[in-house]
This record gives sequence, C-alpha cells and structure tokens, in this order.
Amino acid sequence: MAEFITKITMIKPDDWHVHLREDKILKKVVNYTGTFYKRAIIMPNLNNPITNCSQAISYRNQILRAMNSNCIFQPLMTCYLNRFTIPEELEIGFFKKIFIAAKLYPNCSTTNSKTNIKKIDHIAHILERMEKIGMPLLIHGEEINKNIDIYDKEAMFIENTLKPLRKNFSKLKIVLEHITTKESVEYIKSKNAKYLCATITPHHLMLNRNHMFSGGIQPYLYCLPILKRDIHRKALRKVIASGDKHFFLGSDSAPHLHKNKINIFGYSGIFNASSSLLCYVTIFEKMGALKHLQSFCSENGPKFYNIPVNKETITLVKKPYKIPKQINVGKDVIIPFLSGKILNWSLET
Ligand code: OTD
Ligand code: ZN
Ligand code: ZN
Repeated sequence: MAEFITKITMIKPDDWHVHLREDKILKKVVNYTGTFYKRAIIMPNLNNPITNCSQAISYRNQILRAMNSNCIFQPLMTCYLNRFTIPEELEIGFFKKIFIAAKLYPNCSTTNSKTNIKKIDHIAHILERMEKIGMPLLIHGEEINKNIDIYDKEAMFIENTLKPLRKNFSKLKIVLEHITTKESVEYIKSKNAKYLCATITPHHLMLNRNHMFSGGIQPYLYCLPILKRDIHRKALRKVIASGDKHFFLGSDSAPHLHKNKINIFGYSGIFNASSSLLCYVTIFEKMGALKHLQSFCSENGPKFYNIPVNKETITLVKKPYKIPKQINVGKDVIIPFLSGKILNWSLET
C-alpha cells in the first residue's frame, strides 16, 4: 500500500549493532554512521577483541578521533565475552558507563569470534553477575555444531541454548541480535520486552537466500546469519509493520576490504552504513507502516536499554539518493550494500 508522504521529521535514530573496525577502515566508514545516527552500539570483534575497560576506552577514543569534528555521535561500547572474562571487570565497566552491554559470540560463530565459549555453562558465573547488575547480554544466536544445517542454526539456538539460558537467568536482559527467522520472531514477541528484544538488519528485511545466487554467486550478499527463505523475510517485515516494541534497528553494517570478500575463503559481512537508514524508510513505506518507523528506529532501543531517547531530530525527504559505488581505502575498496543503486529517500541537507 503506497503512502503519499514526501517528508519525514523524526527523532534521530540510533544503530544498536554496528561494526566500525579500526585504522583506515574506521576512518572511511565511521562518518556514515555518524551522519544518520546519534548513537551506536559498537561491536567488539576486532582482530584483537575488546575484552576489558582500558581497551574499550582507547577504542572509543580512536572512534571519536576518526569522526568529523561537527559530528555529535556517541559510540556505546561492548565487552567481548570469553572463557576468561572477569565478572568484576564487567561490573566496573558497566557502572562507570564504559560498557553498555556485553557480547556473546558462541565459539567461531562469525568473523573474529574464537571465544572458546562452546557451551553456555562455561560462562554461567558471568551471566549471573550480569543479571544481578542489570547489564544486557547481546547474543549472536546460532548453534555452532558443524553438523547442524546452516539454515537451521538460529532456530536450533533458541531451542538448545536460549530457552535453557532464560530459564536459569530469567531476569537477564537479552538482545537476540540480527534475527533472521520466523521462529525468532514468534519466540521474541511472546516474551516480556523488558528482558528480551531483538534487532533486525535492512538486508534481512530486503533479501532472501535466492538473491545470493541470482545470476551467479554474489559474495557481497554473504553474511552471517545467512540470508534465509522468503517466508522468514516476510515474518520479519510483518512484525515490524505491526509496531511491535520488542524489535529495533541494528544495521549489522560489517565492512570488509574487497580483497577479503573476493577470496577462496571470502569473509562474511555486508557494509550498509551508507544507506541503512534509507533502506529502513523504504521498507516501512513499502509496507504502508511509516507510522511505526520512529518507534523501530528511535524509541524501542532506548526503552530497552533504559536510556533517554535522543533530543535531536532528523529529516528525510523523498528525493533520489545514489548509494556510493565504492569507498576507496588505500589501494583497496569497500563495496557497499546496493552499490551504485538509487533509493527514493535522502537526508535533508
Ligand atoms: N555477520 N560479519 C560480521 C559480523 C556479523 O554476526 C555478525 O554480527 C563481521 O564481519 O564482523 C557477518 O557476516
Ligand atoms: Zn552476529
Ligand atoms: Zn554484527
């Protein structure tokens, strides 16, 4: 159902899940996020992951130095959990507002995730402390057993890991990150949004697994969790179009250099920071659900994290926006999601 709206002024959104990397990649990508979003949760899976407060402070400073000086962007840092995480470090970091949350990567579930956490029991003492202090746990929710079909890993994670985890830690605040399946939608929406929410990426709302193989293999659509069947994409769209408060924006923008994407072992990850917000607007418009855009982008996240919504606003206008074809990084390039394509929405300048 088309909506004839040509201008939207809304509370400035936040991106509750983004990878900014370091050094020359960071410098090239960070201002895209800073332009569209006031705050973002920064993923800790660097080559040398962020596992303690001093690393987080220094990474945060590195991000702020890479920003344009007129930007009011606030990076919100996360701690990468592993078998050796010290609960006291998390507690100090959380109370001093160095960390907003801690991130659980089941061992080798995605890029830079050798956490050695092969079973949730390995970190029970850490989760107990997080539950006690009200520190949110962000989860890459896929089972890691190699015998499980890649398309089933997320649904199996709910059954085998998330349900028992929530039984043992019923007051632990959890975000199931970048959900991709109808099973996740059904599970999340039936629970108390104070304790369990989920983020959804633009690419999982726009594409299904056929797109990855359309006209030849498309390495730039390879991400984890992998794109799924269309019934799952439809379930994700339907739930955000209903205005359900359990779901909020998390772009999962994950840049990689072209040479690492186009390789015998191509890296997983989609860089979408140059268009993520404009994609979300396009999706909500297409569904006739623009009235729920602001809660998804700017309100449901702060409510879960117990922080104020932003005071600033942003204005989007119905005007063609051409997504950059490529972003030069030294002698290499990053190719953005929907590279060179035109969207119907732009930021008002
Ligand atoms: N998925 N790639 C990356 C992260 C995400 O699971 C994720 O959050 C990455 O490159 O850091 C990806 O495919
Ligand atoms: Zn992940
Ligand atoms: Zn991610």
